[in-house]
Amino acid sequence: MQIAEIHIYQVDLPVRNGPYTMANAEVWALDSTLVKLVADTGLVGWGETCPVGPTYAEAHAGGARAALTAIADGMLGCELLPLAVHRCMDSLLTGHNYAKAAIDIACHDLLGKALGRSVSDLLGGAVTDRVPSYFATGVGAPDDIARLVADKIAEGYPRLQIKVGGRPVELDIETIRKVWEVVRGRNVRLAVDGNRGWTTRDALRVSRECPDIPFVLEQPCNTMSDLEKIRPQVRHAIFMDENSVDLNTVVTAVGTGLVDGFGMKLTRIGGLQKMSTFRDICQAYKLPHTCDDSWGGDIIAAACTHMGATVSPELLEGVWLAAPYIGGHYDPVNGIRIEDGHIAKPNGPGLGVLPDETRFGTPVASFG
Ligand code: 0XW
Ligand code: MG
Repeated sequence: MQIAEIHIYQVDLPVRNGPYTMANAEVWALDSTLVKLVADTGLVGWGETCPVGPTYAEAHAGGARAALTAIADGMLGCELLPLAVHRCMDSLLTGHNYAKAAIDIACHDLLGKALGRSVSDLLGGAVTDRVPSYFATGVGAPDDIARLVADKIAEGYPRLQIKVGGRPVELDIETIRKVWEVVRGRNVRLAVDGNRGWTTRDALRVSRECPDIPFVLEQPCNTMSDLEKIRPQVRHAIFMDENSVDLNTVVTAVGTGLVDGFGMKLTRIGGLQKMSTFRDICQAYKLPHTCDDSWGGDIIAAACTHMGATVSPELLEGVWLAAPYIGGHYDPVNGIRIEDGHIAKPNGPGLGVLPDETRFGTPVASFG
């Protein structure tokens, strides 16, 4: 079975009650890219990639479409098997994991449909039908964030991530303390995500002033050398998110003991094929991690959920979806939803979601 056609679509996803704020970004709307692969058998598979604005990470919505357009012609005729697809993509373009991820996801969807198996089966097999999610707040006033966290605990979320950075660190410390008053004794895990926004001075101060609060410090500072600098001095576990841009970096971070876990994005690492290698590295080292994407709709949500369902439950920190922050679904019936802080694994072959194509308009580019 080979790739016969590739269609690239652009879809706008407005943020509900926007903007969503992080240390380095204010997000009002998402610019998502969808890929439809058509096989020579006529079967169709869908993929998606959706950077969260241009300043969250080294990924850009227009860049994803440009990269996909650059490789699409050369991909025609490629065998529809994940490794073959990656080899083909790498022979045409170096890097650009987040763009290649859309083709990788579509390949898994299509192969699953061809074999009558779910994507989680292709990834080695699910260990659960329902994965935990987590809620990520924006950067906000201490009392507002504490109230939001209380609401989300009541909704059933087993983990909360609060955003900090991009403002005086004293406000961040006050937020963490107020949130802890709500979280303490509730059996809910807490991550404090700086999204690269703190200086090492700020990160050291927060850890020193909150030694009693068992949060994970997620991507507190900008670079890996910042993390190396604070690592021996902080009292808190460190998770790497934005810096883990490829498997090489992950292996270095794991091998040098730089981190205690990861906030991992399916598209940043290059799609489901690379993410399963990442999952297995983390399993070998007993490192917890999330299975997220930056943002995106039902396609990416289904891919993250299938992946999360294959991770050992004791290592899965949660599957983050953009669904609560955006309106509507590509698949009005089987769209991926969070209920009681958890997500049901989609049924059916492939990703288990069938997008209503009419929502996407005409493709921005078509090949084959
Ligand atoms: C919470 N997320 C998964 C969604 C935000 O857009 C960014 C990300 C993170 O952890 O950095
Ligand atoms: Mg993060």
